[in-house]
Amino acid sequence: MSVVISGSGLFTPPHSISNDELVDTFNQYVEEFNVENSDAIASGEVEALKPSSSAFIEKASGIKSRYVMYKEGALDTKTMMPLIPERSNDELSVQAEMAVAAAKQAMQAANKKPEDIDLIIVACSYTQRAYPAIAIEVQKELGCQGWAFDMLVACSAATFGIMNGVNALNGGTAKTVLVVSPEFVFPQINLRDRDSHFIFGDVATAVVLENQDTATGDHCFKLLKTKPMTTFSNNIRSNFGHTNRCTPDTMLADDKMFVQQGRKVFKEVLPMVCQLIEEQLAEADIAATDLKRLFLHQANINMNTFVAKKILGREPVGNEAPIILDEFANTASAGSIIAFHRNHDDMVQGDKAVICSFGAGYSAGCLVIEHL
Ligand code: CO8
Repeated sequence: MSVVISGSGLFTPPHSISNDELVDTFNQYVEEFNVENSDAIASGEVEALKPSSSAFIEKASGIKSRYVMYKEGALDTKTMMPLIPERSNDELSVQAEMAVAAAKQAMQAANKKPEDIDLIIVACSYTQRAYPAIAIEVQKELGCQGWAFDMLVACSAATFGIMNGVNALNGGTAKTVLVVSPEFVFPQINLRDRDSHFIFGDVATAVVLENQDTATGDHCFKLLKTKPMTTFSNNIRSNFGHTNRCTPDTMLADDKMFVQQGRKVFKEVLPMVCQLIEEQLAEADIAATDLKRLFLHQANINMNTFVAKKILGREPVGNEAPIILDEFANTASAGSIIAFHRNHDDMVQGDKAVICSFGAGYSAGCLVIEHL
């Protein structure tokens, strides 16, 4: 049996925040902190905070702005976090709302009705709650039957979710699978941390997977090769979890948000990812010159350029390796799927591409695809 991606969808949150807005708030916070702590700074007890800059952010990462579900509070030095109104148990959760919007688009592109979908996988970096699964809430809201579950693999969640969907189709436990990645990650950034306050934005993506013989979408992509890989690292970590409240002294400490050693990640993940893609292409007997497109994880433009140059053996030209992080920032596992969603309409029968995500874990997921 051949499994195909038969449709994709993208939900873009209602608000956006530019680097300048984020940096202005951060620098105001730094000024206030340094004034409040001037004596301790003068005596050497406390280190003065350094300002951030839009020029650094754009040069080091390629990020110019990000979309967010909630903006209020994020640009206020008193709060420095998006303020998210509580919803009752009878209301749709924020993450399910994001997921449903992306899912509807993907289903429309794949010509699928709710009754066609029999497995929903919500694959992302965080879920808003532990249970009931967001995926089951999405299943109810869409009016689908069958089964649904959540899975977390940080930045590789979407590709790992697709691989789980392929396994379900091949194993006969599903006929049509929806893999949705509602990345509601902006709330997990430490907006007081100069090294990482600019990195993430919110978004949701979705893809429909099914066997080739039932697929009727305009753009169907056969999955030629799929490979997940993981190797443990503390260099990207969040200690947020359900036991935090049992250690009240540290339950709100900085390590409960996103923390990374960006330089180390850069150096350690890139060789891993290049090797994974090269091995997958060799196994599929596809030369890099035969690739129409590289849909890479969107964490850092310099990382993407490095990977694309290594794989292609030259600088990527045109939209061979599309970049979306200038507009969306790092959207965790959704990044490579946004790049795919926005840049596959001009692809034709026989065109081949790679979708590859990488990040915390470390984890990396590589999909080699061909347009039917
Ligand atoms: N403004 C001005 N200067 C700054 C700033 C700033 N905001 N931040 C740092 N600097 C300074 C530093 O202090 C340093 O100064 P000096 O040279 O004097 O020491 C200088 O700039 C250089 O700093 P870095 O070495 O840190 O800068 P880099 O060039 O390495 O760029 C990046 C930093 C952009 C973070 C880069 O290292 C990077 O992108 N690395 C890869 C990171 C990556 O891919 N991570 C993947 C994470 S995504 C993931 O796995 C998902 C997790 C789950 C989702 C979580 C959601 C919240």
